[in-house]
Parts: sequence; C-alpha cells; structure tokens
Amino acid sequence: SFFAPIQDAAPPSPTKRHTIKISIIGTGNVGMAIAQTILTQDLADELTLVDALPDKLRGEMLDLQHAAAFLPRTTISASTDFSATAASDLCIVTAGARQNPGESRLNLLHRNVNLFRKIIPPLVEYSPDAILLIVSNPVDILTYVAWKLSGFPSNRVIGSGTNLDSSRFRFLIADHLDVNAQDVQAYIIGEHGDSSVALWSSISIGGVPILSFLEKRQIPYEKATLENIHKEVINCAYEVIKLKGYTSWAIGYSVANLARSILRDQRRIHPVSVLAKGFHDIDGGDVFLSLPAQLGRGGLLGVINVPITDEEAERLRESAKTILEVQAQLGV
Ligand code: 6V0
Repeated sequence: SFFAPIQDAAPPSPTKRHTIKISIIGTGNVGMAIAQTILTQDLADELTLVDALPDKLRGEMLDLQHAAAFLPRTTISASTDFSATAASDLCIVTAGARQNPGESRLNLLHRNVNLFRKIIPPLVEYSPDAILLIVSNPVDILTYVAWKLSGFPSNRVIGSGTNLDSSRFRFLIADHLDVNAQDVQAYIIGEHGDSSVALWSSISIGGVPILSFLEKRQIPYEKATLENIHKEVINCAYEVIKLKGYTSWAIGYSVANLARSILRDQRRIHPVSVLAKGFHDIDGGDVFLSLPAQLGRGGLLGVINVPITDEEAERLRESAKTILEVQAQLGV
C-alpha cells in the first residue's frame, strides 16, 4: 500500500456509513448543469449519469472527473445501462425528446411518454426506495406519468415545476427594488410555463408584505405593472432559448437546491409539482401542479395551504382541467 501501516489501528467499524447517491438520467444541457452544481455543492458521495448516447456520456463523465482536484470528493460513474443507478437516493430525470420542426406539443408529449416507459420502470427496479425528481417537459404531465409508471407513493415523485419560474420572479422583483433576491419571498404556482399563477398577495421582502405596505402608504401601483413582471417571467424562458438555444444554469441551480432540501432534510419550502388533487378545490382527477411544498429526506413532507384569491384558485382549476384533458389521451 502507499501508506505505512498505523500501529494498533482498530479495524473499520462494521456498520457501514450511508453514502448518498444521486443518478441523473439525460446528460444534455440541463442534466449536465445539474450535475456540475451538485458536484460543486458537495451534495452526493456518488453521482451516476445515464444517457442513450454512449460517446457523449463517457465524454461528459471524463470531463467532470478531470475536475476532481478542484472539487469535493465524489465518485462519478456513467452508463447506458440502468443497473448503474442501483441504490440511488435520488433520481433526477432530464431526458427528453426535442420538438421537431412543425411537430405538435401533443405529439412531442407522446414521444416523451414512450421515453418514460423505458426510463421509469428500470429506475424503480434498481432503486425501489428512491425519490424521483422530474425535470423533463412538459414537467407537470411527465411527473404524473412518472408517478403512474413507478407505482411509488406520491410523496416520492416530485416535479421541478415552478421552482425555476419562482426564482426568475424573485430575481425580477429584487432587480426592480434593488434588494437581494434571497430576501424576496414570492411564489409562482400552478402549471410550469404559460398558465402559471403569480401569488401577488403573499410577496414579502424582509418580512414586510409588499402589497399591503404599498396600500398602507397609499403608494399607487398599477395592476398592469405587476402583470408585466409575471409576463416577463413567462417570456424570459423563450428569450433565453431564442438567444442561446436552451436554458441550463438557472435550472441547474434550481434543481440542485431541491436536491439539497431533500437529501440534507432541510425541510425548506419550494414551489414544486405535486399531486394537487383536493387543494384549492382542484378535482376531476389526478393532476400534478406546483404548490408551495415542504421538502425533506422523505420527499414531499407537506403542502402549505397558502391563502389565494378566488381568481387565482379559478386559474389553477383551469390549468388542472386542461392538463387532465391531455392526460386522458395518453393511456398511462
Ligand atoms: P437535451 O440537451 O436534448 O438533452 C436531453 C438528453 O436526453 C440527451 O442527451 C439525450 O441523449 C437524452 N436521452 C434521450 N433518450 C434517452 C433515454 N432513453 N435514456 C437516457 N437518456 C436519453 O435537452 P435539455 O437538456 O436542454 O433539456 C432536457 C429537458 O429538460 C427538456 O425536456 C426540457 O424541456 C426540460 N427543461 C425543463 C425545465 C424545467 O423547469 N422543468 C427547464 C429547462 C429545460
């Protein structure tokens, strides 16, 4: 051995220390941004990458391994075979087919459902106790699909949902008011994307609820200004995709942040996609939508019953209805 033996050393303890293992399925732009954030933040002892493209996969693995001298120690492996994911604590799914020119979103969805039929059953077989974190789009429907295909209890299947939309929202509010985005509490809930719902009445900065502060001081604000900030949240994803072809850094940090809350049992509250039936009178079937939820080692620990206006609740129910109509055509 490289090391000289230690005098009178006790043998290693027979009780094995639990190591944390994260698997990432799909090593495209999003999967790799998540992987590199997880590594820099020291969230896992083992990181396993899975993709269908063996050369790209091996290239990404080697490239990350070559940064070992600058990172906390993590064992990185990669395989096209799902057996490599065995005994994962957390499986993050970012694999997805891309939209072909002229292809409808429903057709793309069908292709992604077929992809999930190949991905979810082996993940479940090799890691029956894992928590599934779904990122692939359309994330709310695919989280439902993953839940159905996995047979897992709903507290162990979570979609990244509006966690990213909410961080964009917090950035824009912080930028507007020249404060730190980490001091801005603000949630976007509902469907990830175009029909998301901004909860204006619950925004607070440094503990001060912002709308009632403005009203008390009789500072006029235009509803249109608020709507414009929400519109900007929706549009900025399209803008980034138009400018650089995909989004990656913000979703990488946002998913690593969820991984930390789950694996380190932080019990923090995040707007993420969860089984939303029964909340805010959402009915008609099993539907996943983002609501402020507490995350910890058990996955989803609880959902916050945020006070929302009748109009906001109505918009949530509208999204639920649209999603349920699409889900009915999937045969999952
Ligand atoms: P990408 O760069 O095309 O990567 C997708 C990867 O999936 C590729 O490397 C494929 O080889 C791989 N893949 C395809 N089939 C399989 C399979 N059967 N098994 C394993 N891997 C497979 O896409 P990108 O990384 O940019 O985006 C990934 C997904 O994330 C897309 O669905 C995006 O729409 C979605 N995003 C979700 C966000 C959210 O907030 N929820 C945010 C950004 C992107």
